[in-house]
Amino acid sequence: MKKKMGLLVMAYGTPRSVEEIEPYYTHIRKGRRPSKEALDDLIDRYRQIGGISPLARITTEQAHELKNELNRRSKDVEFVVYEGLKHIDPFIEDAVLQMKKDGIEEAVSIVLAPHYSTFSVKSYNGRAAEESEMIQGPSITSVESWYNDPKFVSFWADGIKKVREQMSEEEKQNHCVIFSAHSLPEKILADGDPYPKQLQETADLIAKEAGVENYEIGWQSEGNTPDPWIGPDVQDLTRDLHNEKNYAAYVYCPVGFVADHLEVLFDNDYECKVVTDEIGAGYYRPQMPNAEPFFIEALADVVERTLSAAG
Ligand code: FEC
Repeated sequence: MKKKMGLLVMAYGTPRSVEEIEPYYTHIRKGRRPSKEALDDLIDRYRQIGGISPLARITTEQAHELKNELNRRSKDVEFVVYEGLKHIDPFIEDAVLQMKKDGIEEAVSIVLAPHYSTFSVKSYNGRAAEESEMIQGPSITSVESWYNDPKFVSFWADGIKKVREQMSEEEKQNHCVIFSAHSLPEKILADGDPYPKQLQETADLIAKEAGVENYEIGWQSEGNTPDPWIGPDVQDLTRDLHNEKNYAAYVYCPVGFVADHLEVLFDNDYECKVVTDEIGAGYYRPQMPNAEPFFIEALADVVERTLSAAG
């Protein structure tokens, strides 16, 4: 009989109905309820991408397909998948508790975000480890980051090559690729957080493989708080590049995310497009990884490598 191993797939989470937007937003704000104005603004952004986000469905699909891929590859381990979310149920802690109830003694965890930061991956992994320690749950081997995985890099490089085929001759000769991730408060930089360096490395690897001549790093989706956030913001960056270099087209690669969700469908496909329309440049965005088989293979490679390094 195959040994059972928990596969804890952690992701940000999203409201599944309009009614869930307020509790979700309150959780993101660490228990502080948003003002009516801020809440209405968020509801409005969800409305603009169709009411709610496709993220819940995509996360479940990614987790399920990753489990299937790992089980296809493994002779002696049967992976059992658990979804643990950061800001909505099933929370990370719920998933760890469920593993314990199911008699799982060993697990591997992965966060559906490629770059490590104290704000994201560290907090996901920390919550899982803390819960497991508290309830004497499974021992968890955690993936820390996978921003330089070769298949992940190839996925985006292929996406860029495909959008290039759709460009006019002028755009092909004169465009810029903007690689981005979710901005974070600048204070993380003081503690030497590897997040910006990892994003730069992802960008360098993808640009090299796709033969990109002009590329820049930008930050997006910054929060609504008084502290300074890492910049430049992708919209400001686009305007500056237009003034300095007058590119005919921009290719947005939000490589810090792995799914079609609010931060991509609104912040890139709507907000960045407003800017490119305004300056008369082409707007392009390669397909997000979602549950594409090649991307799922990348995640499975990462999990396998982490398990074999842990012995
Ligand atoms: O529902 C959806 O389709 C989108 C889900 C979603 C993803 C996501 C990813 C990241 N966030 C990160 C950091 C922050 C910080 C704050 C913050 C705020 C929000 C708000 C919404 C939201 N985030 Fe998010 N983020 C998603 C959704 N995020 C909604 C609240 C409204 C707003 O400010 O726009 C600021 C919190 C605060 O107020 O103190 C910080 C990071 C990621 C990428 C890594 C990951 O996926 O974990 C980092 C998806």
